[in-house]
Amino acid sequence: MHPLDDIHSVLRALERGKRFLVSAHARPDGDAVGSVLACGMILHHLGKNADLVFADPVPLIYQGLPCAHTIRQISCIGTGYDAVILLECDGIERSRLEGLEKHVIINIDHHVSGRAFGSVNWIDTDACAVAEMIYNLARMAGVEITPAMATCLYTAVLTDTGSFCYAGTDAHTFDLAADLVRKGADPALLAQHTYFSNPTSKMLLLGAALSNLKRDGRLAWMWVTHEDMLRTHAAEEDCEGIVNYAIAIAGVDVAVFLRELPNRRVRLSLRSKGELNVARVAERLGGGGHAHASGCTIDGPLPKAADYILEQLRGCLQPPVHELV
Ligand SMILES: [Mn+2]
Repeated sequence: MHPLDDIHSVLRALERGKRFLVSAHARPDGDAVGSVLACGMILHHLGKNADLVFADPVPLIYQGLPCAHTIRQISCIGTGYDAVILLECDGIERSRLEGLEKHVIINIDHHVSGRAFGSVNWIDTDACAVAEMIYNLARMAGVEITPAMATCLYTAVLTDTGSFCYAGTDAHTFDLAADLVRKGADPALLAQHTYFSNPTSKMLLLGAALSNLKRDGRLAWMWVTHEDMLRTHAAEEDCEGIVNYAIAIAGVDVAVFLRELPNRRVRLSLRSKGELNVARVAERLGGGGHAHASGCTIDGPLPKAADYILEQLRGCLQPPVHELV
């Protein structure tokens, strides 16, 4: 295990190299896409080469971000990079990219599940988004935040804070957002692109999930089958955020969205608005995330997976008496 490094170690590693690859976790979200794009722009301003890649496509709602077209979707990375900058991953496998093990890794993460798996490891669990760390990196490197960078970073902060709703959103988050707006991000336009530009398939899939909504006390859950995905022509990214409709119920503290995968495994999205840390639950099952939002993949079939996770969550919500005394 490497000791944890800081922003200065990252800056030194950037100074040393010329050619970088920048990526983040598979199924990239707004923070992953926005931060990879901004990181690429910063590297260009520093006179470096940066290849931006993901194992999965850039979700439709983020394809309008500046330079989003320069991101390539690949499964195996080439050679010749001085270092690979990996954002928001707790291990190289989270990127779902092959060939990373041969490279020097600069690991930048803000998750509580963050681990020091890289050659340089900068983990700041106080950052509201990895975008905040990239913003600090630009400032420390003496790179001026351009309107394009501000647009990418603002979108990342907007989405990773749940539109400034999640726990941890504080005056500092708004200071960061205000500075990004001052530097050229357009909040109304970016909200339009992020929240009011969904494909029809996503709404149809949401309908399927809502028709399968169940509630038991402080717990709510919903699911879609692989057949629902096919019938609604939904893409994987259309599942993003559906769980929020279950956690939106009054009195519900924990919500789960289950998606049946073609290989009979089941993808879980967990949300908490109470005391339960769902990152810990997801970590136990091989996933990760934040205290209030996490995910993992477990064995199916779907009804068995549902029984299993509900049993786990009920156990967490109602600790046995001997743990209370
Ligand atoms: Mn993030």
